[in-house]
Amino acid sequence: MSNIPHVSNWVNGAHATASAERITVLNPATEEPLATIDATTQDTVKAIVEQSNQAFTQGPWARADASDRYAVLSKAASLLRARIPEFVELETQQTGRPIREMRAQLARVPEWLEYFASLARVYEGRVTPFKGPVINTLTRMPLGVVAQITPWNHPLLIAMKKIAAALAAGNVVIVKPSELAPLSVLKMGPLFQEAGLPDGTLQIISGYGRDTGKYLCESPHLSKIDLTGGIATYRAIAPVAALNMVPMTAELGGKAPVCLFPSLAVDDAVKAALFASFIASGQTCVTGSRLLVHRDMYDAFVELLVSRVKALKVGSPQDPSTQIGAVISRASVARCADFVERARRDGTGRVLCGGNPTTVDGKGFFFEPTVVETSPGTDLACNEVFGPVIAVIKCASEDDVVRIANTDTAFALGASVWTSDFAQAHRVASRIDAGIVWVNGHHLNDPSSPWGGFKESGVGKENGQDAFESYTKLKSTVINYGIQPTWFDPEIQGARYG
Ligand code: TXE
Repeated sequence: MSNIPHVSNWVNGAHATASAERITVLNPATEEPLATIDATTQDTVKAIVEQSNQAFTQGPWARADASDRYAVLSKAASLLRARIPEFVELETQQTGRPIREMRAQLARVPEWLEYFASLARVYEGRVTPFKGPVINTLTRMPLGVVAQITPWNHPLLIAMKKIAAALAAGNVVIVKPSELAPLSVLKMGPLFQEAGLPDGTLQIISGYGRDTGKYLCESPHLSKIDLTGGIATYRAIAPVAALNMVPMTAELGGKAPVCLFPSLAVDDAVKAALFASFIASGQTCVTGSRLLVHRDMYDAFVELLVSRVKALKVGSPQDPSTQIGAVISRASVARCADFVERARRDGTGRVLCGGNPTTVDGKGFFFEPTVVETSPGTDLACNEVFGPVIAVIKCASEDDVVRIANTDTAFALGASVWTSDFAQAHRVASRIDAGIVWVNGHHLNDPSSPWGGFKESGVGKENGQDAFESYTKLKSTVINYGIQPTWFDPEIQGARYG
């Protein structure tokens, strides 16, 4: 193991001295170690937060002209775009996701930098219709030092969504990537430095969530916490953040319904379901993990779905023809297996295909793409698996689809409605209670399009103007050019108070 590289924290514009304790990052498809990273201690986290606060109050970034922020973020986008193949390789290795998916996903990541660079450059304040000879300007100021806790499923995309918005708004950023897949994010330090970002403006620190992540989020010197992760993590962080008056954006889990109506040809419905359900082996917050199928197409749909799922190619993520890669860890394999086992044991689900752990060349954390027929209210219908185990549910009517979509789970992040009936598309989309509703699509994402859920799927939004504004504080400046402060004069006629 000594011949694998150690990638230490990126702090104040350089890789820091390695920590005494180290964490090994595995390739989940081969179980081979890729690198070690720091397990950052409480004292080190504290020192980094202090240094970051100095960088915010004394460094140039918070005061930089919009045109300078634009220039740095645009340059970072160009540098990243030129190095996409290298990042595709790394992302495939550390996530176990098929290289075909990583090529498609990473090709678009520079757009997040370009979008937020542009927003920084064109964003305008406002002037209110304030009564009297007064000019009231509303301007947006950076918040300060912001913490970003990012996950392993789309390591670079999710980190870049958050980093781009926060830097565009003038903040100093401390990112703690997932200990399971941190390596692409750690490479962002030198890349931003080359783009001209002042040292100390982007700090990247590694460690376990329960230690390093916790120490970071408990700091009273943060101005915002932005988390993508599980509800348990949110519940660990949120009380302390609330006490410290630190606002949070949280992008948590989901149980996205895929609503399939019979106006759609059966093979189109099956293609839709495959796409919604099995990207990233089902490990995304918007995975279409509940197929809500109208009874008029149910039998034909299920027959074709099962034959297509059985034919999906599980294989080495490095092989461009692989369709289903690994899941992130041995624990994820066990979680998938437990869901299937409970459905079998309790008689709440019928496994139509898959259902077992598997390996590629005798190695790796793989789980067969699995479809389980179940009914509303069951464990599998309501709870997030975060793996390639998909529930299919027969629905009696459009009302039934909407009711199950809205009431079966506490999540409300993504949902998709598939129909060729124009009026039905609008009708159902308007009734679904979710942060993102796609009509005849799924997974569609753009830096300009707000992304975030309702209910237990989280609070706040990534992407778009909303995300940019969430990284700012609104300042109201009231400029009086005609009201005299005569309130306490002997002659009080016409004096104005408010
Ligand atoms: O996430 P964790 P896990 C959901 C999904 C999944 C579940 C658990 O439901 O099954 O979360 O996944 C850091 N203080 N999503 O265990 O642990 C951790 O180090 C501060 C949905 O992998 O939440 C990592 O950087 N930080 C999601 C990050 O939180 C803490 C993507 C996410 O890891 C911490 C991932 C603590 N106490 C999981 N504990 C999506 N929306 O895409 C952990 N972390």
